[in-house]
Amino acid sequence: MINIRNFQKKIPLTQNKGNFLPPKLIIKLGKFVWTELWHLMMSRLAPRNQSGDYIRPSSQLRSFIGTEEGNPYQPAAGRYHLYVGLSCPWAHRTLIVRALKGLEAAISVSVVSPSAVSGGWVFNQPEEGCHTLAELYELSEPGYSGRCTVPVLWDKQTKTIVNNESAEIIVMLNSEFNEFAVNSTLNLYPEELKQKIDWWNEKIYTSVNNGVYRCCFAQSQETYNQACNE
Ligand SMILES: N[C@@H](CCC(=O)N[C@@H](CS)C(=O)NCC(=O)O)C(=O)O
Repeated sequence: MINIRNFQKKIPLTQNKGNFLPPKLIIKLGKFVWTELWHLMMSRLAPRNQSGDYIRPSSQLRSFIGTEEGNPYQPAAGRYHLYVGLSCPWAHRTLIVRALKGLEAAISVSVVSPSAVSGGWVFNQPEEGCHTLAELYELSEPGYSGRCTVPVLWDKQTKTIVNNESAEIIVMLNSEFNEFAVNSTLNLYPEELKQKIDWWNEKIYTSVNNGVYRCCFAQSQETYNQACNE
């Protein structure tokens, strides 16, 4: 172990000025190390294309709840559960649709918290025997290697994730639970407006919701500027 006092005695800062690296070199070295480390960290954290633009991996669990024969995910009250993070814009829209449709009694919710230690979502108390969202994904999909994102629509009966794509979860909440919804006649995705809604969805997704990520995770100045100005 280094004893700082002995070290300072041997090389007093004030007397051995000539032994130190020139400040310019230290700054250059510091910048180089930090930039390399940052690139390494970002390459692990955020998938990107060749020009450094953040590319969001697509959600992998995409089943649908519905009344068709043979569908293992039939609509029911009390069977499905939403896992959300309150800082997540994708989760917000599932909470908003659940509230607008009056599905609070039919679909339960748990709020997960971000962990600064593990870098993932954790439960405030164990759920389905799991302490983290990653454990829940593993319970549903053994060997799952994708990102463990919220929101998650969970089936308590089969102990599986029905869907982890918010754009699809809200479509299901809008149309498949009317039997149990307080506001069953409210249709947030009417046939005649579908085209317009899809157009706005695409625009808002690319430049606002995902735009925040594209700015934060941009790995070149050009891609940052583009995401920022869109
Ligand atoms: N396409 C997904 C994206 C969800 C998403 O990216 N959620 C973020 C929080 S805002 C997340 O859970 N990230 C954790 C991770 O990527 O490990 C959706 O809309 O449901």
